[in-house]
Amino acid sequence: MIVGVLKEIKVKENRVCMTPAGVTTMVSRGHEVLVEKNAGVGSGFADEEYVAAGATIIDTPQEICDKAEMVMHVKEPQPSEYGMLRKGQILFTYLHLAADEPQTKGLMESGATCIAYETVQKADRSLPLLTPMSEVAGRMAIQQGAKALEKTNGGLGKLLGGVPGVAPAKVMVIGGGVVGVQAAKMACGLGAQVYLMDINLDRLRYLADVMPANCTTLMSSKGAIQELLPEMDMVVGAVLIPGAKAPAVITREDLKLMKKGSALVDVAIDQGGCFETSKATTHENPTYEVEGVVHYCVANIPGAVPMTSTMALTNATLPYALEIADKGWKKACQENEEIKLGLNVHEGKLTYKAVCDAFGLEY
Ligand code: PYR
Repeated sequence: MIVGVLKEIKVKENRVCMTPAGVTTMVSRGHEVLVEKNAGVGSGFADEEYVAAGATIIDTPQEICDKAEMVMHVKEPQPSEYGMLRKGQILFTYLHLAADEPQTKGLMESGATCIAYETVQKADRSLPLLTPMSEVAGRMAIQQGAKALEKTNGGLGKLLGGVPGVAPAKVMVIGGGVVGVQAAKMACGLGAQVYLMDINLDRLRYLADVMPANCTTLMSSKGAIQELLPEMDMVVGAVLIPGAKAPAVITREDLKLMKKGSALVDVAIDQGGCFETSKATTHENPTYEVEGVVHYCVANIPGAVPMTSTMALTNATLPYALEIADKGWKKACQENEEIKLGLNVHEGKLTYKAVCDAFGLEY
C-alpha cells in the first residue's frame, strides 16, 4: 500500500505520525511511504533520516493525498485538507468528530474511509491509541495548571507544593481514568493536596490502594464537586466517554463558588470540554478568564512536547497502521474488532454510534 505521512498544520503542533524507524518497518513489509517535506523536523527527525529509512519526500500535502492509499496524520485534518481526501482512500488519525461539526461534514463529503485513533478499542474497553497521549496530557495538565496559577499569568500566585511552614495547593482531578491518574500522580509528586474523583466505586477502591498518601479518593457527584470547589486552587477535567461529547461537570454558575485566580485545566476539550465555560485554545494563546477563574483549554496539549509525544504515539499506532496497510481497511476491520471500532466515517456515512448521537443522526 502507498502510505502518506502529512505534516501537521494545526497551530504549534510539532508531532509527526510516523518516525523514521516506523518507515523502516513499513518499507520492510513491502509498503511505499511518502513523507511530506519537513514533517518530522519539530519532533527531531530530518528529511534525510526518512530517506535513509526508505521514504520518498514529497513537497505538498496535495501530492501526498493524490498518491497515497492511506493518509496518516496526528491531529484531525484542517479545513484546507478536507477537499484533498477522496473516496477509496483511508484516513488514519485523531478525529474527535463529536465536538466538530465542520470537520464531520468535510470528511463525509470527501467520501474517504476515516479511522479515528481515539475510538480504536480493545475488548477490555481500553483505548490503545488514546492512552499514550492521555498519559502525556494528564502529566502536562499539572505542569500547565501550575503555570496558570502563577500571579504573572493571572493566577492566584500559589506554589503547588507549598514550602515548609506554608500549606500546599489543593488540586481536584475529576475522572480517575488514564488522564486523571497521571495528573493526580504529578500533582502528588509536586506535593499538592490532591482530591481524585470518579463515579466508579471499584475504580476508587483500586485508586485508594495505589495512589500516594497525599491523594484522597472521592465519589464524584455534582454535590461533592460543589462542596469542594471553594477550597480548590486547581481543577483538572479528565472526563471521557469514548467518541462522545464530554458532559459538563462544572457549570458557569459553579465558577462563582471558586476563588478568583484559581485554575481550570480541561483535558477533555478535544471532545467538547467538560466545563461549561471551556472553549478550545491554542499553545500560542492557551488561557482566558471567566468569573476570575483562569481556563487552560489547549486542544492538543501533547503537541508541546513532541519529542516525547511522537515516540509515545507512534509506539502505539504503528502496529495498527501496519495491519491496515497489510490487509486493507475492510479485511483489517473484519479480522480485528479493535480497528473496526475505530471506523467513524465511510463513503459519506457516519459509522460510530456516539458520533451519530452527537449530531442527532441515526446509527
Ligand atoms: C491529541 O493528543 O492531540 C489528541 O487528540 C488525543
